[in-house]
Formats: sequence, C-alpha cells, structure tokens
Amino acid sequence: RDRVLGPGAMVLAGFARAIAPDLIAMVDMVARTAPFRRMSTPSGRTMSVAMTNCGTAGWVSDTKGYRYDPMDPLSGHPWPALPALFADLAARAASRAGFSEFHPDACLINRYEPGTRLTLHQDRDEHDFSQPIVSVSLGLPAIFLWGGPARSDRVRRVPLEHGDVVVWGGPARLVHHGIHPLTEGMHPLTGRARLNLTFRRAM
Ligand code: MD3
Ligand code: FE
Repeated sequence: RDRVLGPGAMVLAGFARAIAPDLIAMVDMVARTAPFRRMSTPSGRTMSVAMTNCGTAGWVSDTKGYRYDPMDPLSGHPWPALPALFADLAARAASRAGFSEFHPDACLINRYEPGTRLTLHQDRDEHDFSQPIVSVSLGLPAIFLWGGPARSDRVRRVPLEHGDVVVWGGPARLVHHGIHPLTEGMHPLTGRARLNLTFRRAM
C-alpha cells in the first residue's frame, strides 16, 4: 500500500482511513474554538481555501506576509492544542516513511469546497527544512500537483483519496506543489468538502 512518489516523498494509501471519523470529529471541535476563515495573501487577494490551525503555532497569512503565530488573530487567544490523536498519527506516519522522532508543533487544517484550488507554491516558512511534513487527506478526493525545486519544473498529478497520508521530507521538502480545483461531489463524512491536515515542526 505504500507508494514511493520520488526521493523523500511517500504515499501511505489509506493509512488514516480507520480513524478518519475521529479525526473529523476533532476538526469540528477545533473549528468551534478557531473557526475556518479565508485568509488574505500578502498581495491582498483572498485565498479560496478556508483554514484554521491547532498546535502551539498556527500558519497565518495577511497583507503583512506569511508566518507562524502562537495566537489566533481572530480571537487573540492561543490556537487549540494539538489533539494526541493527531500527534500520534503524524509520528507513526513519519516513522513508517523513515523519519523517526517527528514531533509536530503545528497542524494547519485546510478546507476545500468544489472549485477551490491551491496554486503551486513551496512551504518555506518553517525553521528547519530537515523536518518532514505529514499530510492527511479526508473527504472528497483531489488531484495533488507535484512539481520540482524550480517553479518551471514539470508537474505530476497524483490523486489523493480519503484516508491517504503523504510524508514529504529530505529532497522532496522544498518541491513546488498545489491542489487542482476540486471536482463537485459529496462525501458521507465531510459532505461537499475535502479536509487536509498538514503536520509540521514550525518553530
Ligand atoms: C510537498 N496543502 O498546506 S498537502 C499546504 O492538500 C499544502 O491542502 C495541500 O500544500 C493540501 O501548504 C497539499 C501535501 C503537501 C504539503 C506540504 C508539502 C505536500 C508537500 C511540502 C513540501 C512538499
Ligand atoms: Fe504547501
């Protein structure tokens, strides 16, 4: 069931499927304290993906730039704590992909509705690029766009389904990536939405 996409990138197909209902219940709990919101890009555009965070640091974007912040700017309070179920899943997935001792401090939760996309970008707001990123896909399927170290590198399309976990590290850590506009659909656990959890060591 494990698929190597390339150096440093591995899909653990269905790895989170059995605990998906619990993960989604925890996302709902987080969102009661820190609601999903569409953030502004530094250029002043509104992102189509709705986001929230849990953990001791959360990823935020506004007209001042991108950063990790211990506080939710909407409430002025710390982000909800990282549930033990989340931290444990991220550590088990990283370990299976060859990264031992992964202790994430940040979980960005992205919510996509049909038509929503994430344009090609790199994740470079973290301190230590030797730490991997673990991502968990829930609900509606998506086509993940996977490029290379340069923005102009050829882009591969990788279908991601409910319960799939992907671990990105080492030479894959700084590749350009994105999500193709979500196709219309309905999922029994998430409705008309895809949820993606990304676990990172931010600070
Ligand atoms: C490859 N999220 O939040 S997860 C993001 O499905 C983000 O919501 C997408 O890109 C999503 O920044 C993709 C897979 C992923 C996450 C981070 C990566 C792939 C990555 C970092 C480096 C390389
Ligand atoms: Fe990303």
